[in-house]
Amino acid sequence: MVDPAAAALRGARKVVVFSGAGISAESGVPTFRDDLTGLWARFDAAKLATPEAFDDDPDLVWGWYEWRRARTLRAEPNAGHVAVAAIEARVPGSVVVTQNVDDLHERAGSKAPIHLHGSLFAPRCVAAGHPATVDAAPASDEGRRLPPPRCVECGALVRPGVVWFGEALPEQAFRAAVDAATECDVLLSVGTSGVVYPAAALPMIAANAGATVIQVNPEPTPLDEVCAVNLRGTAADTLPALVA
Ligand code: BJW
Repeated sequence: MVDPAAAALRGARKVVVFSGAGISAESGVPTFRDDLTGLWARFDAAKLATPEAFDDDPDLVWGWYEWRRARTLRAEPNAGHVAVAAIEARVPGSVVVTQNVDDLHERAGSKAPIHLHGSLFAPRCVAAGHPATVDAAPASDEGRRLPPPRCVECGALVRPGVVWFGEALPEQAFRAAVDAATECDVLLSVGTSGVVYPAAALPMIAANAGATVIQVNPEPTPLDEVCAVNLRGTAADTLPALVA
């Protein structure tokens, strides 16, 4: 099954790589929804990844994100991220669209990935949205409660620069992702459960516009039926074979 996917990629003029937490799993960054290892198996999403959670208990939420930032800083890109950067280098019209808040695509050499759900490295003022600078080294990597810093401009709390449930995606980023999905010949979906919208609509948008949609995931997902090729494997095992 790798052959038809590799052939589609070789013949493509524009490729969109659409990634989710699974691409970083083999770097040691936990996914959200995997049964035993996913973050939501251990933590309650509603208590951590919503604006209401931050309003209710900013120290809990800030401490959890600092713990994740510390883990991400210790992680290294894996062979999957490296293969994605190789696709980008080979097909100049390629775009990486990621739901991930880590920086592993960048560190593997991807030029300007579109971050649909923000970044662990772009905290901002909760009141006015000013970008905020925080210490390069997280104050704690133990996951304990930590008071968020204050905005130097207005004194309001600083919040993680990620997109929580119920919040709009960054408008320009989402528009660029929809344009890329509409214009590509191949959309390669890697390591996403395909359940969080509006991001999960991108493979369908690409398929409706005539692109070949390829999925890499060890498990079935709701995206299976949109995909011309479903490769059941991990990102670090499967992606290098696609670009060999
Ligand atoms: C491997 C692997 C390996 C393992 N190799 N693969 C009902 C219907 C439709 C929509 C909604 C609805 N009810 C509510 C909504 C909206 C909601 C939503 O979609 N909810 C659904 C859960 C039902 N969406 C929103 O709220 C969004 N905003 C919005 O809609 O705004 C409307 C609005 C408009 C205007 C004004 C105001 C509002 C925002 C969504 C934000 C999502 N945020 C999070 C947290 C980010 C911060 C953080 O990191 O903490 O984003 S949630 C979480 O899920 C994170 C992820 O980016 C996202 C997707 O997860 P992902 O990446 O797919 O990970 P997993 O764990 O789900 O899957 C991993 C996959 O990898 C699995 O399939 C594994 O098999 C696989 N895997 N190892 C390859 N080695």
